[in-house]
Amino acid sequence: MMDTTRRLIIAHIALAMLVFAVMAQDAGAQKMDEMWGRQVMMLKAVDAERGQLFEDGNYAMFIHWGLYSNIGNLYKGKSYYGIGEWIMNRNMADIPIDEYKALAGKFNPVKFDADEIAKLAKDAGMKYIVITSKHHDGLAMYHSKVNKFNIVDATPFGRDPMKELAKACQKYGLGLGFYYSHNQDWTFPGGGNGPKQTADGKDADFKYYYENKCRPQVEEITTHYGPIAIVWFDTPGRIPREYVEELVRIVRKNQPKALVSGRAGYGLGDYQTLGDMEVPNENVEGIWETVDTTNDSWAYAWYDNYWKAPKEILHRLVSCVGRGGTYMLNIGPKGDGTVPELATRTLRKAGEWIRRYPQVVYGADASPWKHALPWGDVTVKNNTLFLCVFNEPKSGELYLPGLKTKVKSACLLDGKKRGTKLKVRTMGNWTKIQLPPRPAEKLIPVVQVELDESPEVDSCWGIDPALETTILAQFAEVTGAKQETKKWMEKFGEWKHLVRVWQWAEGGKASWEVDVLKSGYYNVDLTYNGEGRIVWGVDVAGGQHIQNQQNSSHNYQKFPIGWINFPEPGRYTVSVSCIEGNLAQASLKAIHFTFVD
Ligand code: JFZ
Repeated sequence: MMDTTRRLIIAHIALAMLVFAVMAQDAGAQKMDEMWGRQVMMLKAVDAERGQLFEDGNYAMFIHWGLYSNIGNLYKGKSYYGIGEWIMNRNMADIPIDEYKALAGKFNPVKFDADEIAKLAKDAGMKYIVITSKHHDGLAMYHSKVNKFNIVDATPFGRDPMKELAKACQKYGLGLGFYYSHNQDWTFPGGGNGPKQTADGKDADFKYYYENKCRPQVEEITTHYGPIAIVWFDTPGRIPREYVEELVRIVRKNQPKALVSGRAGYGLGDYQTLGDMEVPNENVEGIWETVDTTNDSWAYAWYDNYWKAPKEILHRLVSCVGRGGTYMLNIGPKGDGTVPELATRTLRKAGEWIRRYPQVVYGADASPWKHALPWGDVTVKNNTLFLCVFNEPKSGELYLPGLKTKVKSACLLDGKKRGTKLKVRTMGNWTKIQLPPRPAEKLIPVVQVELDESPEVDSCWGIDPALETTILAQFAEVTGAKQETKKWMEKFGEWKHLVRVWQWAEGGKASWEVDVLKSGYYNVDLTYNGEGRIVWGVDVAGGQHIQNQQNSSHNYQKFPIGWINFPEPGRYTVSVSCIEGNLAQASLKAIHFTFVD
């Protein structure tokens, strides 16, 4: 199971990058498949000196800020929906290069306050900041000596915000990293997806851009701003390998302690960044991060008010740490330099929780369950489990399926005192912990569990007696149907993804092994999409079969199928099949079990 899922995750990152690259590059980019693939496979260990911040911190601030922020997805009276830093792109406002460059004359972010941003990151509980020193649009957000298209020389602002931020990060003890778009440069001749000729009509190739802008600018950002924690290269596209090798050499030479992002290309970076905005469902090996946004767009978009609530931010953070990774959460400051008010508010609230339970996040390791549990998720430090309860069962009963290690004690943390001791009961493969009726912690209660040794867990899926249990199609064993990743853009550049099982042959099925503690009847729901009415069957091996017809829509929706009985506690194999309707299009995302009687 682990292998299948890992392969799926890897395949889907590769696919995502390919799709994105094809979207960004012109046709004929097939070779990229191979290149992205190779990059994704490389998972290295960070050495002791480099990347300690990344390994231990687990939580960082990403900042997309540039000339595009001053447009905010409103151009010449029309709103464009999607990632703001791509506003120039033909799928967005399609702004001609000269017209875009001229906009720099009106970019004057006088309210930019580096100290306030660094303090926000600090209050939010983040350990370092990665900011766009140059994005695909080509405007350097620092005082570049090698190219005039930079915030000091090309705008009325006249200040170097990166200098200011470097100073503020030092003051607050935060790491500083620079995002640098090394391949794509849409305004400099020869840059990836940029103009093909210089201003005086001479042909410009990538080498021209690389030697005249990219390389010297990477020298600048790695020498002028003190110690740098990360250089975050992005979207390598078709950049030839030797350029990436040289850029990495430059970073190593100037900043031996800095990490290089995996999106440098060719597996030459130090760690892997998953597909954007993706919190993985199963543990991922190696050194990796998820990058995510506080709302939908990376760069400021005037309409974008869909903020992640503090609880959702913490949920995604804990899930990333629980899956073995690091979480970097983005803010998009406005064209005047200020951070949107609701972003600061939600980040600070989440930060207060982290201050109450720092041990759950910093230096914490992956969950031995390797996936979320119905009530929440788990992070680990040595022989201690931290159970983060996102979804409190009404009964207060927290069930841990398949924990093989002996529990010494469990207590509910309250952020101040030693915590409240909780009752623990072992029942075969299951451990039950009883929460008090109303935990004082309103956001996410944390239970600390002390074990005899480091945790070991049986990988079977437990059916929770107290809460709905959801098992994804990603985790199914599949025969006679296709299990694959579906990726799509919700808005332009806003990626969504899931693993589905579809294209059902007759007799095809998706199966899961489950462990039942409480015998009896469970209602089964399926989440799927498709066309028209569909008949689904659910079977318990050697036992019952139920089937039902329900409608479908092109969005994934949950539909009830009916009750099945698990007559005794123990292990069962449950499988889903698609019996009638458009079997090719019927696309299963998850199965759900809820105890009824
Ligand atoms: C890139 C940029 O193009 C984008 O503007 C933003 O900076 C983001 C953080 O990174 O976009 C990507 C790159 C890779 C994937 C998706 C979007 N991917 O692998 O899914």
